[in-house]
Amino acid sequence: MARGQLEQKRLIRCFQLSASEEAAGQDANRFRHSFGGVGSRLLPAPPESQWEGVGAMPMPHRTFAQVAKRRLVGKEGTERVRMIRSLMSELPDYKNGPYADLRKWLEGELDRTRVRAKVIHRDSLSVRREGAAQIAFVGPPNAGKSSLLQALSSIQIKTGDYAFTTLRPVPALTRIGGVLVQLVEIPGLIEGANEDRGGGRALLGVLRSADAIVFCGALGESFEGLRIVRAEVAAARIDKPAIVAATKADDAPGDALARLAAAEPDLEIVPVSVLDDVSLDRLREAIWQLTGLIRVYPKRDGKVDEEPFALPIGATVAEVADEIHHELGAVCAGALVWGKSARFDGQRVGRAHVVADSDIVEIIV
Ligand SMILES: Nc1nc2c(ncn2[C@@H]2O[C@H](COP(=O)(O)OP(=O)(O)OP(=O)(O)O)[C@@H](O)[C@H]2O)c(=O)[nH]1
Ligand SMILES: [Mg+2]
Repeated sequence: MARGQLEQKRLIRCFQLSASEEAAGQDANRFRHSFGGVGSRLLPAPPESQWEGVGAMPMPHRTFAQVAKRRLVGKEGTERVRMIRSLMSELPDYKNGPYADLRKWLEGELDRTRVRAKVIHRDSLSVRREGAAQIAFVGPPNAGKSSLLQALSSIQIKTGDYAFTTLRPVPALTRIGGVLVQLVEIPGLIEGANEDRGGGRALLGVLRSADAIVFCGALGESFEGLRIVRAEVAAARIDKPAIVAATKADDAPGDALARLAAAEPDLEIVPVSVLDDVSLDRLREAIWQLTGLIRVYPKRDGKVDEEPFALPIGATVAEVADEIHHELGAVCAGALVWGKSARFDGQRVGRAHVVADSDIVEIIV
């Protein structure tokens, strides 16, 4: 068959596609009207010979784009790849112009779908809780989340100068002021996560069970990725205590911090670099504030324990005693207290006395 004929056949197929697409939008309707609705009567295609000399038209490119987008809605993974391939086969094979642009767009979609498919697709993921609190690190790909987790804990985790290095939530335990806190990297949260793009629902599920969130955004880059992640989290109605870790602070233009503060005015911003230990300590302290916990150091037999107990803000002496041991909670008569909640060192207080962060408490029975 001559190339011209072949092409014509393909264009006709496109046109059939347009006509059978129920809600293809105004363009399609206009198109159908101008051809007297003939498209819907074209199925099945008549023999090739009948088309000789007939001025068959491809589906208008705008209609094709609408139809293509609609067909891709809600499809992910192999199903989406198959649909993209089928759409590509229906496109006229022009080298330039709007149809060539559509082909390029579909090729891009193919790549993006494959990258997303690498991110885990499961309905639910869970991270076993450990430590006194669970803090989720979330942000656009390549923001430096894994590098932070690694710098704040002793875990070895793959980092890389490309998106989607981390494919599933990774937990890491860190000690903040002597209390074990669990940090969890939530990877690959992308636009459309609420519609489950990139397995977004399961990832948001992990985020939902965390106690607080550290949003990560690289200072040297556009803040758009961070905005998208925050919008997805808000759309999922996840509202937790949060800060922004402004990552890669060593590699940022001078005005970047001010621009980020303007872009995210509602959250505390903590600039941090994995190369700067002081900034990491500041981030640790900010994370501790997020937990809503206080550290209380028990004193026994004249010696202060190195490991504090973590208790909610507002905890009383009786609750401290109960945390040390239930039986001690029952028989506790009060305590001697050193620290911010005491008027003087070793003040004698009752069971109902409210302790403060970093207090030393010696229970009296
Ligand atoms: N200069 C500088 N580079 C950093 C810093 N933190 C991370 N990077 C680099 O940024 C790149 C991405 O780091 P990752 O920790 O893999 O980022 P991520 O957010 O976990 O990335 P994904 O898991 O792919 O979403 C790597 O090349 C890191 O070396 C930093 O504080 N300073
Ligand atoms: Mg990572």
